[in-house]
Amino acid sequence: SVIVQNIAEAERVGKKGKPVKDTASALPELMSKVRSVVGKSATSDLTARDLYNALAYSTRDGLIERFNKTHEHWAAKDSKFVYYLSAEFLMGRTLTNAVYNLGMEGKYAEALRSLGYDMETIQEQERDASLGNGGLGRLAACFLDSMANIDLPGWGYGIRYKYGMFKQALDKGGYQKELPDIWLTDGNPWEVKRSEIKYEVCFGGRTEKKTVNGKEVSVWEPNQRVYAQAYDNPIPGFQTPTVGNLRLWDALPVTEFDLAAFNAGDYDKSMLEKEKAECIVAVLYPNDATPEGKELRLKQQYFFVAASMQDVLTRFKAKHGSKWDLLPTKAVFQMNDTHPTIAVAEAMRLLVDVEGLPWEQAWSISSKMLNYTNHTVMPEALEKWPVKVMAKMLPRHMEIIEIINEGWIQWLQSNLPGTAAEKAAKVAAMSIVHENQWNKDELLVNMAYLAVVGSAHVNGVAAIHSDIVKNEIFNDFYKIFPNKFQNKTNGVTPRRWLAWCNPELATLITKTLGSDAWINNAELLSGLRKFASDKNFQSQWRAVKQQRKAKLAAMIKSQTGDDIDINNMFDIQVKRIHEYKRQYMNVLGIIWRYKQLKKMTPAERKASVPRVCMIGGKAASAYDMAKRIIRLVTAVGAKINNDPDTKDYLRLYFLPDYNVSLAEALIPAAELSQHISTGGTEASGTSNMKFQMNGCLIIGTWDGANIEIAEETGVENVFVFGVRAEEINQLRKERANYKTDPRFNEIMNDIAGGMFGDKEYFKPLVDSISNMKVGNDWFLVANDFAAYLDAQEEVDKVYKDPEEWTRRSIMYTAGSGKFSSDRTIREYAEDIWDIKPERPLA
Ligand code: 4GP
Repeated sequence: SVIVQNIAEAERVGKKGKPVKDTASALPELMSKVRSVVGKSATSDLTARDLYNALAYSTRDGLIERFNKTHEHWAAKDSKFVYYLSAEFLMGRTLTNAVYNLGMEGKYAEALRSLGYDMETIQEQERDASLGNGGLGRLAACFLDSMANIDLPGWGYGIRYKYGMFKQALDKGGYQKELPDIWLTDGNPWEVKRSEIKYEVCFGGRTEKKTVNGKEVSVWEPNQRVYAQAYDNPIPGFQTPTVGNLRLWDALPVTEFDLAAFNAGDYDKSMLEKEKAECIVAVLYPNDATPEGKELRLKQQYFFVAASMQDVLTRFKAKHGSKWDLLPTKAVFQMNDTHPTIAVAEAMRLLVDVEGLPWEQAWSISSKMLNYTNHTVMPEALEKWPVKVMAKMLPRHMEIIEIINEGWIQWLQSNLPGTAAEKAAKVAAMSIVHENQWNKDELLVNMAYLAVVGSAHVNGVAAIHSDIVKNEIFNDFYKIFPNKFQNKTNGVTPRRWLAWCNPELATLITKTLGSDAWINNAELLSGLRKFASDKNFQSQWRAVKQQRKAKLAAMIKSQTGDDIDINNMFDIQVKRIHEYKRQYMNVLGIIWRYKQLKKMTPAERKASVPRVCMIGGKAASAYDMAKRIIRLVTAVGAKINNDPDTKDYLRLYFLPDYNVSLAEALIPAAELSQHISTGGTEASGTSNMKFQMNGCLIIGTWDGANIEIAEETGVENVFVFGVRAEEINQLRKERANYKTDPRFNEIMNDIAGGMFGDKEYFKPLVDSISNMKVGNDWFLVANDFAAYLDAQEEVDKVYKDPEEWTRRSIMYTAGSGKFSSDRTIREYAEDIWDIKPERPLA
């Protein structure tokens, strides 16, 4: 297998940490875990779950051994660390990734076979760790993989959510249903509880002015305390002994159980503290439609930031005592979007209030070690906390933010050019604390501004996005601090997203390139370019795609009972459901295709390009429009999949509960994927990179990383359409006079007229993009629809020419080297973190 070759190759060149033990030891090792962990004897009937546990704990032994060596090494070297603070980590499953990264697949495969199982069946026993919502959470997971892979000292820090975000199901009517994602119930072999690592995190209460050593200080008297309890999740690199770490925090009550209340018969009260603590870590992104939900989110953010920073400072002090000026040379933090940006105030509180540093010195330290990545241009995602909420939940932090803001405003006033009136306007526009534009009586803390002011570096996640960050979102700040702003185009790990999820293609690539070195050096994939037009190679390439399509078809059959013809084009759009991502436009295109098929003669239909369209993604629990879009997908699917005239030529499936594992099955099977956000709205996209790596053609707008993907693949190989970022402001203003395409109007009438049922429910959807007036069709669906249909026609045309299609497909994989997260992480390490790789001895 590829892996066995990898090991042989790695051992030959001496890159590999530790030679893998012989396969003969695997069976006794597994059986020993069966006895010690599962509690069965070798002769009992072993279930797949039992073997999963045996294999997981066996693998864990190897992980922990390397984890310890890595961390002893880094500690001895006193390496500088990066701490990646993120509310989300979308890790997916661990088993296969760990086994493959450690190079142990060869070792275990035979043992499993002798017990009547294969790796695939065993891995399906594992539930995804879905501690994330979308792109930024999966990006964090890819980053951890790459950090370990290139031996970069660093950890992730986040929350061990007990119920993830939610598990998505469809109810009988085809509407999204949100269920708790109970992923920890059967235990989690991949984490190590660090009972001794526990910090107090406080909330609420008030501050009081006191005189300490002749100085007036503000003392925080909180009214709620919980403990943050550390759990470590080892992260293995590939072909290196390095194992990094994701430290996740659980919340524990300070008093676990109130026995006095219990004995007095007040059973609810006896458990109250425990429940209040558990609530903090129950779910990711609690619905913030209520004030309680909003408060809970802020509480979560502070909870994990406070625990993580105390943790880092505690380790620093153990080594360097109070030499605080050294801190930025030993630790840097990357704040993944605005969620962890309370770190700016917490760093100041810890350094000033707890460690007693002068304000100026603390600010100089803190603003050297914090960095902020922006992941979205959507204004609603740039968090703003009402001052009232902040002052209630974190009164001392509110004071600190006010002090930071005063200093900032003073600085602006003395450094900005212009008249007093001009200055005043700029200061108002750049103040961290400002009025709510919708409610003049409310003051808000703008967390993104706090992050920009408090960070050494700020970056966007694709070239176009970083330009928007500089020239629009934070333009005022950019003009003052041009050097603070950078671009770091996203990437994805080629281990999980090509080598391990698509072993069929990986084997072919390794055979063709003569080595598997591309797994750690994705730029080598460009070596495939010279085979793109080779007929023999093309037919092998196609055969792999057919294999993966057959696998996916079998999965859909098991879920829906439907037979799917694998000679039909597999057309996939998977991502969070959002109006800007325009799943809606995809559905309208499918409706148009359906209407055309209905009009055709049987012979014409036979000559068309048959498609199976799949859409997947979650709608945020409070996002009503997105839920309506999901229902439109299921309603259109129900009609066309059951229409005997068309069902052999067009299908539409909504794939519920899109997550990492589902992506691993879908992406290798995809032939066309859709990345059709309105120009200038998608920061980057990362699934586009995964599809590209797996040789899937893209229909997309000139947006986010699509642009760089097209540049690497050859723009002529990508189906590009639609308005450009620089046009959208003008177009939005001109909505009232926009003349919509007659095909678009026809479809709007069909939906409004009840062609797919549920017409009342769809009315707000129809209204949102028709009846043109200013403010309507914000994401320019009507505007781009005709161009989208044209691009789709072009797709059909190329698909009819399998050689051209396959040539393009190969060019996609060949052009994907840039989008390895190894490259992204190296850039962060060099340009922002100033950290060097440090490989432990094997
Ligand atoms: C996402 C962006 O929407 C996506 O374009 C980008 O690729 C990804 O971050 C990683 O940078 N944003 C989010 C979010 O997931 O919650 O804002």
